[in-house]
This record gives sequence, C-alpha cells and structure tokens, in this order.
Amino acid sequence: MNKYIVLSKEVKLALANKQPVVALESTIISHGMPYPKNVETALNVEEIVRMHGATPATIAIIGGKLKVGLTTEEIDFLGKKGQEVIKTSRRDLPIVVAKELDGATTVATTMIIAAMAGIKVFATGGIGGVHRGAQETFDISADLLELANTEVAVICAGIKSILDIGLTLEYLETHGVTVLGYKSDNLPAFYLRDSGFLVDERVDSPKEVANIMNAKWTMGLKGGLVIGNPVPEEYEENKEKITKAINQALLELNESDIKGKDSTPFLLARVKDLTGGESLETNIQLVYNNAKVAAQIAVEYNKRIFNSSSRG
Ligand code: PSU
Ligand code: MN
Repeated sequence: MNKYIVLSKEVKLALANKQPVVALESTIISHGMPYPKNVETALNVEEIVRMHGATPATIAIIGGKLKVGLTTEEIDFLGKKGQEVIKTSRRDLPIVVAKELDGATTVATTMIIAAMAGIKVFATGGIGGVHRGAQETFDISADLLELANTEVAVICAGIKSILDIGLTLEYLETHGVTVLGYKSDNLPAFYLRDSGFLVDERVDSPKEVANIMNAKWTMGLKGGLVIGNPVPEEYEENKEKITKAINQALLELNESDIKGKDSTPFLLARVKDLTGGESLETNIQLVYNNAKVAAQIAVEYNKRIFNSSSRG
C-alpha cells in the first residue's frame, strides 16, 4: 500500500483478519443525492453491509489522503459540502492528492483505491458509461476504462438511460469486461428493472458470482466485472414518467454550456427534480439492494480466497 492510503480502524481490522469488505463510493454522496438524504443513505448503506456479514469501506479523499472507511463526521462533511467537493476521477486523482484537497471518488477512483487496499467488491448505484451522442462529443466515462483494467467487481443497478446503454455494453465487450445479471437476463436500467439489453450471463446466487470472479482473476485476466442488480419491483419507477424526465434533462443539457465532468451530475439532479423526488426514493432503495447483494458476494468470494467464514 502507498503512503497516501489511510484505513479506518474497522477496515484495517477486517482486512488483517481476512474478513470480507465492501467498498462504497462517495460521489454518490456529494454529487448524486441532496443533503441530508445523501448522508442518511450513506450511513444506512454501511449498516446494511454490516448486517450481511461484511465490513463497509466508504472511500473518499480528505485533505489529500485516500481514506478507506470514513467516520460519520467525514460522511456528514462530504454530504453537506455537496458539489463543492471535487468530483475526482482517475485524471484528477494526482492533483487532489498533491494539493491535499477534498475529493469525492467516482466509480473509477473508488475502484482504484479499493484495489490499492486489496478490496475486491464494490457496491454503488449506477456506473458511468458512453453518453448519448458520444460519436460527436467523445464523452465516455473513465469508469469504463477502469473496469477494463482494475480487478474489482462492481454491483450496480446498471446504467441510467441518460446514457447510451447499447454503446456502453459494446464498449465493455471490446475491453473484456464481464457483465452479469443478478437474477436477471437483461441489464437493468437503474430506475427500471429491464433495459432491454442482454447481459453476458444470468447469475442466481452470490456463489455463482464469486466463482466467476475467482475464475477471472485466478487466470490472471485483468479488469473488473459489472453485476447488474435490478431495483426491487416495489420501488421501480414508472417507465413513461422516467423516460419523459430523462429526455427533458438531455434536452436541457444540449441547450446549455455544461459539458465534461459536469454533465452527469447535471443530468442526475434534473431527473430528480423533474420526477418530484420520486426518483430519489428509487435511487436510495436500489443502492440498499446493491449493498446487500455486494456483502453476500464479498462473503462468498472471501471463502474462495481465504477459506474462512464471514465476520462476527
Ligand atoms: N451514475 C449514477 N449515479 C452517480 C454517478 C453515475 O446513476 O452518482 C456518478 C458515479 O460516481 C460515476 C460518475 O462514477 O457519476 C460518472 O461520472 P462521469 O460520467 O463524468 O464519468
Ligand atoms: Mn464524461
């Protein structure tokens, strides 16, 4: 581990005792949800991970340190500061660290730091992808290249249709990223359980996922996996309503000067406002569901690596 990494006591102990750990990102806290729901959600997510036998490691950069496991105060700080905190992807990481700034980690950066700490399982809401119109803008999230290169399994609710889901899957295929559907034949579309796009393989248990992770990395294949976990039926959004909100948000984006790293936070916030906060509840519930499945996968994967049982 490098000198910038700081493990929380809880995470340090878990890793030392070869217990399962689940990484959690922080851009979802600062840029993905409004205060105070973001803080409440982040703390609940940690509790859900613990309830399912793993240790949570929320990752962020505080004063230039790569923090793996945050205190309640640090989570509250990120939640309150919101978009003032630097959304830190791979290219931003050296700057934020050298200047000792505060940064929220995207999926890409959370994967990087999790891998540095030796954590293989990561739960989030949705990943970045190929933006609509990327043929013109070249806007492809760094999350995808990270998935191509870094050995972490990402449990998410798929990809929001603010993105081009088909092109995102093509890109992942090109880069050899394994895409699984958790109890689903198709990739979920975040608010909706079904994007209409097939995954590479359906998996029906945490064991199956752990076996595939283990096979991939035992063979020395680089890169990560995407496990698409559909939002529970009772929290799924209405398709027409969400499609309308997304189209409206995309229209507003095209008419504005917003581009680059500000595009995704803008779209997330507009979709939330346009659906009158309903999408926020869906968002929260799908993250909870991902945290649970991620903890179960971490427990199973850990057995294959260390041949030991779960925490507690
Ligand atoms: N998609 C979501 N919610 C999020 C994000 C994406 O549904 O919070 C955040 C994640 O942190 C992700 C980042 O890694 O946005 C991707 O940003 P970009 O498209 O600029 O790479
Ligand atoms: Mn982008």
